[in-house]
Amino acid sequence: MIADDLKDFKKFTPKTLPREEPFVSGHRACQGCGEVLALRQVAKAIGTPMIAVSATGCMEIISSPFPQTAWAVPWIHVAFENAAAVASGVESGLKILVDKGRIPRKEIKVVAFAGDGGTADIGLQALSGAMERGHNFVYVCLDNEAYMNTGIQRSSSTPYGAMTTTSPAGKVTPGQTTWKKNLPAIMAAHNIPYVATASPAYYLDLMNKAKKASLIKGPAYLHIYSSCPTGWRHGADLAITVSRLVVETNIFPLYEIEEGRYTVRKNNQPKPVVDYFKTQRRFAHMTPDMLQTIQERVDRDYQRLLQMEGLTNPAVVKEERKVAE
Ligand SMILES: Cc1ncc(C[n+]2csc(CCOP(=O)(O)OP(=O)(O)O)c2C)c(N)n1
Ligand code: SF4
Ligand SMILES: [Mg+2]
Repeated sequence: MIADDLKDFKKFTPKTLPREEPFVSGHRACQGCGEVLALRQVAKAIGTPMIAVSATGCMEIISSPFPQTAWAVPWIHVAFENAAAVASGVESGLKILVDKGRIPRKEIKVVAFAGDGGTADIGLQALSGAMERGHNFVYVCLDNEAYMNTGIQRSSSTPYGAMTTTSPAGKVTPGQTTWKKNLPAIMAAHNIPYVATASPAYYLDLMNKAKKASLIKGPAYLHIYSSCPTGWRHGADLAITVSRLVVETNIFPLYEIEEGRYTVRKNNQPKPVVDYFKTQRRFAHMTPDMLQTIQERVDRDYQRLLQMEGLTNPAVVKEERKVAE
């Protein structure tokens, strides 16, 4: 029961943020990278003792150019596809060492970090297996919506219409022609104890979810929106602006799924999706028809999320109605 795991959980406030930085400055991320900001917030929230498992991708490359490192905790670089498999092994190894009395019994948090390519595409099988086996670790997908490390190729998490080097926008194709894969829903279908979405513009929300995820026994999955000025073609000063707009437009709603119960952060007066799309040149070619199609899809998906909350968590809905009256 996650209620037992969370009995001592206290939400962070701006005044109680930890000072410790498991992921330190001096890394080589591009100026204004939203992904590294999200990574820092997760690491800070979970704290030490932690073992970080890092799939190949931007965050691994920028944090570990030998002989330097931005990781102030034990860290292992793994292949593009197997972060969840290695995290399972680390967690199992720790358990055995404790059982054999080789290390003291204490809570060492195992946290796997991977990009959207490493999660939604090549690492999905390893991730599904680890979730199904019920390993006790936190899996963090830092979703910058393409394979950025290797030159902005599309992934199955790239949104409809976005221009990448392998989904170009021109006379033949209008950018990405498929819809973003719904990773949180796929993780929820594994019936794991905790799934949440987060955006670094809402840093307290993100850090509280990361902390919760680390306290819950069993697998936890965080899907974090991670802006990328280099691949998305926006100014280096816009990380927070786009990370907020994506939530304000309901393109990336914030929610938690705790033992199957949905809790959605409400936004019943969303901004139009065009407000978000006009901030990034990867969407510069989008036609009014494309924007209309996306708006309808976003509205429908948000309503579905609310329906899921109504079905699974009627107590929250009732409470909110009481407050509104
Ligand atoms: C089996 C394999 N195929 C391809 C690569 C090359 N490769 C390394 S990182 C990467 C893309 C990473 O994308 P993502 O997981 O989204 O992380 P990001 O760099 O965008 O943060 C690719 C294709 C690899 N390392 N291993
Ligand atoms: S390419 Fe994008 S995600 Fe990668 S370090 Fe640069 S800004 Fe960050
Ligand atoms: Mg990516």
